[in-house]
Amino acid sequence: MGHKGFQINKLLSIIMLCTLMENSFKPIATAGLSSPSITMFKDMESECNSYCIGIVKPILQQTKQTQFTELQDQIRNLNEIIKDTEKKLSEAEIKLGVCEDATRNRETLANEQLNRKTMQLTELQHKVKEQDAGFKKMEAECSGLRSSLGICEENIKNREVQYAQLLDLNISCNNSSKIKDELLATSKALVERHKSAASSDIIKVELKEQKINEMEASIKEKDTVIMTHNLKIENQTSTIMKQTEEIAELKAQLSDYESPSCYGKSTDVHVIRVPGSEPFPVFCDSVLTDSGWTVIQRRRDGSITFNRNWTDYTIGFGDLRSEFFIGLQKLHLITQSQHHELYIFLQGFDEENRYAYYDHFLIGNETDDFKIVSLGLYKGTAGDALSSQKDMKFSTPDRDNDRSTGNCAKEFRSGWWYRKCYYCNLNGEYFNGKTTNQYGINWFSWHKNSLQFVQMMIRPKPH
Ligand SMILES: [Ca+2]
Repeated sequence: MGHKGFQINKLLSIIMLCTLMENSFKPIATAGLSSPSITMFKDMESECNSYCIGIVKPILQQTKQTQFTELQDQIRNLNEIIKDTEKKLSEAEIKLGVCEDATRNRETLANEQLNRKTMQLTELQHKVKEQDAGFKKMEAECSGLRSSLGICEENIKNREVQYAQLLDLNISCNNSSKIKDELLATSKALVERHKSAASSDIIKVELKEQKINEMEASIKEKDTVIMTHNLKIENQTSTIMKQTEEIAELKAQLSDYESPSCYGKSTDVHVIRVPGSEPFPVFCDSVLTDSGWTVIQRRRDGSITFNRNWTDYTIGFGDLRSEFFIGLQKLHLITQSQHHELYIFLQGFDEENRYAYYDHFLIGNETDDFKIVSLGLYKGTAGDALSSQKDMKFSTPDRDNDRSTGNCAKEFRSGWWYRKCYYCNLNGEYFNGKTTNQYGINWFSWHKNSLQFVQMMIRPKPH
């Protein structure tokens, strides 16, 4: 800086000198002087140098010194300003750094909060999912709490025992009342703390128990609802089963109503339907010989009389499960509806069984007085006692259709296809035990005595 200041001062001195010189010679120059004037100027210049410098030099030096001092001041001021500015700049940089840090911190905090909220949200979702499982956990916790309650109660008891012991100690430590008070205070505080902890646990357990009770009540309500529903379902199932049974029964009846014979039916009373008649009950027998027979007459104990009039024999009489005659009108309708065969089962009081079979049994209508139109071929073990009655009309005591001059039906006290009068009479009087009289149930081709059991059966002849 010193060297630079010196050069500046030197420059200033030259400028001042040249100014002085220019002002001294200006009138000459403006008067249009040329080369000779320049030569004169140079002379004056050297003269000036020799005179003026001696005068000006101290002034210039003074001036230079003053300016130098001022310049130095200015430089100092400038340096101070620069220092201030640098100081402010560093402060500003520090503040800027602080601000950036603060901004970064806030961003970090904000990101952390965001992450935390996201985690909380995820946790909440998990908690919601875990609530169902929470019930079981709660129960487990409750049992744990119950056991911890027990432990706490035991602790309390222990503490109370300790308290009592401490009281004893207190008595023995009368000499040191301060220690005693401290011990008492400590033990009381411990007891209070344990009591407080225990009561807190009790409250927790009570809350859990309350929740469990509420859940149990809810479960009971649901059980009641389920039981009600179960009862309803049971009732409905029972109703459905009853209805199914009824339907099956109705179907069986319907099947009976549509069936023209005992074919495929069990040994029992069934309903059949033949053309020209409403459905009517018959007794079906599938055990006496083979299956599908319709019983048309049975004698077994003499429980009813067969000494009956035309009307009774036309419509039938007796009990289908005991002694009965099916009725001539039905016999006519059944046997004319399709080809029927006839099976007569006979049993004596000596328990011997015989049978007579005819392969085409047909009874005429009432106009023909229900005569035996056809019997077909005989087969059997009892002998053919019925063929002698073929083509005979039916006679009853009140309707004499026989070929006798007398009244066979009246004579032999029954209805039958009498000729003059009979070779068999299965509607004769029932006699308990052996009798050879002609009024009994007779089949003379085999048996001379009245029979114990007779059953006449028909069925459509299998093709
Ligand atoms: Ca007669």
